[in-house]
Amino acid sequence: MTITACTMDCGDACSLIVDGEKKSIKGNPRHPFTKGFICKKGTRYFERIDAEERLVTPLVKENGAFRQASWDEAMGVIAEKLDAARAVPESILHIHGHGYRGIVGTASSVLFERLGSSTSYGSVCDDTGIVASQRDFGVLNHNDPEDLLNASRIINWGRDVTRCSIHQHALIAKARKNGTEVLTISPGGDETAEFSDVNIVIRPGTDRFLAAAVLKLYLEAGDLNPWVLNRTANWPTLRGLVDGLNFAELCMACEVSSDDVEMLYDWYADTGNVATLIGWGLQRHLFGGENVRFINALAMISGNIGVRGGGAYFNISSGRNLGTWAHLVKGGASSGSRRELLIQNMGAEIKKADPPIDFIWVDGHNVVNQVPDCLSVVDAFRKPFVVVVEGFMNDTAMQADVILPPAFMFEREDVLGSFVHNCVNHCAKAVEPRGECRSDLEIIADLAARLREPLLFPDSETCIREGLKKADISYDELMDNGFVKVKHPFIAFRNMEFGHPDGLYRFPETLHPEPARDSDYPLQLLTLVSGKFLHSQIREEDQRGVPVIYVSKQNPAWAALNPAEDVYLVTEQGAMQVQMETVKELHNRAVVMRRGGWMKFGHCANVIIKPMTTDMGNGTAYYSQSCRLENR
Ligand SMILES: Nc1nc2c(c(=O)[nH]1)N[C@H]1C(S)=C(S)[C@@H](COP(=O)(O)OP(=O)(O)OC[C@H]3O[C@@H](n4cnc5c(=O)[nH]c(N)nc54)[C@H](O)[C@@H]3O)O[C@H]1N2
Ligand SMILES: Nc1nc2c(c(=O)[nH]1)N[C@H]1C(S)=C(S)[C@@H](COP(=O)(O)OP(=O)(O)OC[C@H]3O[C@@H](n4cnc5c(=O)[nH]c(N)nc54)[C@H](O)[C@@H]3O)O[C@H]1N2
Ligand SMILES: [Mo]
Repeated sequence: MTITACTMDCGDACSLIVDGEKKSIKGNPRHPFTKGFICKKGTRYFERIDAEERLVTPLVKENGAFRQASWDEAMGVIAEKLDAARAVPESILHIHGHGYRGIVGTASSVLFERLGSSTSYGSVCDDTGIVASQRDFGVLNHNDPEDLLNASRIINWGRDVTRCSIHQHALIAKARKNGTEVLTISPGGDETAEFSDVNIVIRPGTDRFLAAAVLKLYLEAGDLNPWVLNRTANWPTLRGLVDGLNFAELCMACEVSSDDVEMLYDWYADTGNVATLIGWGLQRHLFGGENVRFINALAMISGNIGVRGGGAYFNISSGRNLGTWAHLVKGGASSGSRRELLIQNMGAEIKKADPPIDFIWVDGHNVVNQVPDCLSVVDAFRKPFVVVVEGFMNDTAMQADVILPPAFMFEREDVLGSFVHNCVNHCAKAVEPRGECRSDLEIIADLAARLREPLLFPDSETCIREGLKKADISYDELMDNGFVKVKHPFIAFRNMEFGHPDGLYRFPETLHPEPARDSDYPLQLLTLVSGKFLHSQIREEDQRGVPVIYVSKQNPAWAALNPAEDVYLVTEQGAMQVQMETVKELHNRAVVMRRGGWMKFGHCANVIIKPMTTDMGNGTAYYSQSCRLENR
């Protein structure tokens, strides 16, 4: 039995008890947040480790086909290519995702930073909401998640806790048992009734108008708390902005009835404290940052910031309790400024890069599958020499010149934090790596040592000991216990002290209109997380047949099309065949598809999603993709 932890890209970051012989995975009952129960993806992780189709030796592409190679041969070829590319460091491109998390796992980022390579900027995940929250609060922080239990009411703006976080789901269920009421605002079609008393269906992408409409009711009621207003730097500007808005127009913009807006106002304004949850979905829109900022503004104006049972929850930083070990690497030279390519437009960015990209290293990221316009990424990967560190023959691995097989979680050690709670977990090695798989650190250290001007990497224990210094975490306690809870104030921003230099809160000062619907593409494509899988980490056998999309029976396409004939999902970017099913209470212009399916099975929506950047943090506006459905 080994106490270890999950390193998948999920905020719950579970502490686990793994029996390597019996191949059993259980939750660690002693962990204060994950409390001994875990999700299906976690329970079934040995299916991934032991999967027949897993790649367990290095593979080298020759005449368009892969053949097995020894580590020595593969690394020799790579080192030679990398040495040649080092003459122009920008010609090297490192693309790193969050396919696995942990501080030892940052090894490749450390190496390529030292080499002065090009890197990516922008975000496929949560930077829009992070930057929005930082603009408001000055820093990224929220109350301890357990404080949800102290809320009289929880207002959940689009967080699908049944799928994205079973432990927040459990906390909400416990709070409800104690009388907390829950209202969810979302485009619907999820199992929101499972965790909510009331659901408001909203037009996707338009939460800022709903929040602004409620702010308008606050202004009309005139019962604003002077202490709250005193702790803000720019209330007159927001008041002026909201004063100038028309209530009926705001309701129309978000397609929420005035009755529902008034109900939401009552939920915020009644006695007792209200916790505001902000999901990741509503920031994957063109004005996702403004959406988050108007919701935060409502939490603030209603007097729910800095108080028990209140708070606005977007994220905390999973790295807040861990430091870097990069300075322990010997050799190379930190380059200062590096060339950056926008992640969500990677195909076009590589093609226009000057000096051109000659060498690409991808790890922990199924980038060819996960970024918009992914066919252009396939195209851009043709010319450079591409190394992919990946355990499955997914869309990215297929484009590689060399594939290196990584040890997965439980097969190597790491330490990681969570973007939801304050525990730091030890992901101990519980089984030997399969076949010839090697940990990412070993791979990087080996490569670095082979270079003409070599670099020397520390071992994983040294990396971990160094990383723990930042929050003064005891190495021995972490090793013995499997996790350490790092102390942070239970209530964030107590006394309304914020992170800006003047200690005051900042309201948003603009409200952008939602772009008009395109009459050729009147529907909106939401590619939401799947409950069963983490992103594209889906078994091949689960991707047979035509992918399913969901619409409501009130969707104009449902009346117009014959589902028995072939149905195509069409955008300006292209078309894909889908199977159309109905789901209850989904917004009538929304089309829902669960994300992560592979291009090679015709399941990848990113083929027809165009690169669009959100208003803050260079996030990806996946959900602003307009589309239509047609029979062909
Ligand atoms: N259409 C659409 N696309 C989206 C989104 C969307 O909303 N809509 N959302 C996005 C979001 S939120 C995110 S976070 C990204 C996620 O996108 P990615 O970061 O690409 O996530 P995964 O698809 O999980 O791919 C991670 C890969 O890492 C590999 N891996 C696992 N463990 C290890 C390891 O120890 N070492 C190495 N080297 N590799 C490992 C896995 O096998 C897997 O293939 O996708 C984004 N893509
Ligand atoms: N099982 C599983 N869990 C995961 C992941 C996974 O792949 N699988 N991925 C992890 C990662 S990296 C991330 S980023 C999170 C994502 O976690 P979530 O935030 O739950 O993910 P999304 O699927 O992007 O968005 C979910 C919800 O947002 C709603 N939504 C979409 N647009 C809007 C809008 O404009 N307004 C409102 N109010 N609601 C909207 C949708 O209806 C949906 O219910 O999950 C993490 N947990
Ligand atoms: Mo994400």
